[in-house]
Amino acid sequence: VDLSTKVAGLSLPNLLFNASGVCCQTETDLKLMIESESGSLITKSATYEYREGNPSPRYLPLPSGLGSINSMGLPNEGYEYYLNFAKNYDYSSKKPLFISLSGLSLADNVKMCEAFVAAELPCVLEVNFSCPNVPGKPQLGYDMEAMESALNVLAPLIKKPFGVKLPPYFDIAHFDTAATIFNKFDNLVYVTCINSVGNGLAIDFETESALIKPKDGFGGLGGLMVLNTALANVNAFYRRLPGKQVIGVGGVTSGKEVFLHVLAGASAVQIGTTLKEEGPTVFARINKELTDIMIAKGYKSLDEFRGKVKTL
Ligand code: RRO
Repeated sequence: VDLSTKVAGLSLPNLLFNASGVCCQTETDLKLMIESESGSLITKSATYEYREGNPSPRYLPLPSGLGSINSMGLPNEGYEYYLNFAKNYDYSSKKPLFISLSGLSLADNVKMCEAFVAAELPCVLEVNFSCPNVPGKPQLGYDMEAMESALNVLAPLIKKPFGVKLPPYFDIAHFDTAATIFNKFDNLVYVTCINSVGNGLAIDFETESALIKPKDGFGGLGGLMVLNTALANVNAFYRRLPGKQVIGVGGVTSGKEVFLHVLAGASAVQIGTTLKEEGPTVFARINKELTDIMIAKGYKSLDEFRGKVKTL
């Protein structure tokens, strides 16, 4: 069977890659992604300057495979590091390179985008509108007017096809409003759904304490507990953004959840919590599991079932 796909006009040998933030902050991490059986890779969301991030503990897996909580606080090497990585990347390899940008202001996003545009590289920019963990910085994706204003500036500046990373939405009116905004921008060619479910709280039963240190224990939730929220967001935007693509992320632990993401409409699927817990060999395992599912169901390519979820 054929697991290949296309995103933003670029070919991926298979549909899997890392969720931004996992295994992608340093060149050491990114090399592991290159050596893995992923179909692509994306860098940690970059800010204009280097950031240490929030105090630890700032990421923990939750009991019984439920998922994870994180309040990393955007630790990253600063955009010039990722620009340099992108300049030295081997684009003749089979894996396209995605670069995540998460400026702390629109002015910072503009400066970073300008630098990448000036470098004329064949990587794809993904603007993160959904970091839940920087104290005092609300998620842009929940402020529809600010998000539209940002896109009004960034889309013409980037010119080439690009994507945005979205927070989960929980109301049909928000799917409608957000999709109406995205449909105004022709070179916004894909959305990545979902970022972590913001501001959950994990408390340890024995110690009666919050599990992570930043923000009194509040942090973004990922993993199996967000699977159904992720599938809803993937499918809601798949239905509302004709001619654009959706990258699915959230709740993938095996080939089965990848299959569900594609049924919901995903063109590619990213893995966060499970990659963090299992390491980069997860890609070989899940590619194999998805292959076995497709053989059992008689599908030869992703196109045969993408977006074809049945309704009652
Ligand atoms: O670094 C983080 O705390 C972080 C970011 Br930028 C994001 O987009 N999503 C997330 O769960 N954590």
